[in-house]
Amino acid sequence: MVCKMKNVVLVLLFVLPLALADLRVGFYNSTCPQAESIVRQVIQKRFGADRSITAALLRMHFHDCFVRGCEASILIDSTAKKPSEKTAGPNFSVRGYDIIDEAKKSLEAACPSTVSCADIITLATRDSVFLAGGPSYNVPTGRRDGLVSNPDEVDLPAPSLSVSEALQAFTAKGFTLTEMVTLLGGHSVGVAHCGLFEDRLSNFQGTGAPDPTMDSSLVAKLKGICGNSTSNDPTAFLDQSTSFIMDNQFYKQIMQKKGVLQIDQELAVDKSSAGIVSRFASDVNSFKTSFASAMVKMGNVQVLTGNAGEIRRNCRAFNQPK
Ligand code: HEM
Ligand SMILES: *[C@@H]1O[C@H](CO)[C@@H](O)[C@H](O)[C@H]1NC(C)=O
Ligand SMILES: *[C@@H]1O[C@H](CO)[C@@H](O)[C@H](O)[C@H]1NC(C)=O
Ligand SMILES: CC(=O)N[C@H]1CO[C@H](CO)[C@@H](O)[C@@H]1O
Repeated sequence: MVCKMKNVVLVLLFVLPLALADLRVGFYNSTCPQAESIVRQVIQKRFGADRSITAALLRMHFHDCFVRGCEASILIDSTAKKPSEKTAGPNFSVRGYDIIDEAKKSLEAACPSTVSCADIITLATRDSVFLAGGPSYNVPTGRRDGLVSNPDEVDLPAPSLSVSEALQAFTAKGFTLTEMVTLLGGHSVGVAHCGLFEDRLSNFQGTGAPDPTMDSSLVAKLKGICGNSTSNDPTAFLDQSTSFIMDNQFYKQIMQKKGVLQIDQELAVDKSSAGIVSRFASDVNSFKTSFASAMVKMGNVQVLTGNAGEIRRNCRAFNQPK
């Protein structure tokens, strides 16, 4: 009897909060049935005008989830009194905040204080990946928005890391090597600023020569882009082949020594990851299926649910000024 009571208490203590904590596909079915279609319409319109939004959102989603979890801390604007994550070095070129604002505005008009900014990032990213030729997938929702955004907590992997160094950041968040290689397939789209790979073009690690793992025609091409004096902050596509399409060309490119970022090239060179790269390069469906599940998993990192956090009214500011 005592034992049974204990079990009931245990069930209440552990199972109930866990059940409440679960994200669910269609979380807004009854509270805001049009939530997902509102986000999709905003993304379709923006994508029609600018295909680069897929890259913007994918990177924003990653940078949000890998700091305090997927709770929209990246969206908070700094104030004169309090700097936010946006002021941290790795965020210098994260973009697309205006897209989230636009979706939030439409959602607030339809269902005030109901849909979290964290869910908007996840849904918007999912929709933009599909529009760019990537997989179509369901994402669970029900995230809440965080109450903290601290630039000192931003500790994202640098592009010059080795595979095993980068993997430490991913295992710390519960990801396997295969999942890391899959998620780096996000570099199928988007650009990098010259300052983040220029060290590979001429005096790599003090050798006086370019990085030997980079194809020489790519070295020449990137030198041309980065040496362009008429452009004040030049960027290069991460995928030289299909720069706006979420396909497996990125893996084919790195197998041809055409990775722009050092970490991307390392994936094809390192013995631990080379086999995964060649599997994705030869099987686009295997990549797309893996990408969809790795994205869902990334969207589950350290989420706030139930009554934790809040539903922000403005994604750039906490409801109660801190
Ligand atoms: C070891 C992990 C990673 C490293 C070191 C890394 C590094 C970088 C760097 C240095 C850039 C260029 C930024 C700039 O110059 O503006 C970049 C861009 C980008 N990253 Fe990553 N990244 C990593 C993982 C990821 C993941 C997991 C995703 C998403 C699934 C992602 C998506 C992107 C996208 C889409 C861009 C292009 C952004 C744009 O065009 O605005 N990255 N990444
Ligand atoms: C919401 O509706 C969809 C489609 O009918 C269904 O698959 C999903 O399970 C529902 N989710 C919830 C939480 O009711
Ligand atoms: C140099 O930059 C200008 C201005 O951004 C651009 O129009 C031009 O195409 C660039 N040239 C090269 C070689 O990238
Ligand atoms: C949008 C934003 O606040 N970007 C900041 C990111 O970090 C760099 C370097 O610390 C700042 O100069 C940017 O203003």
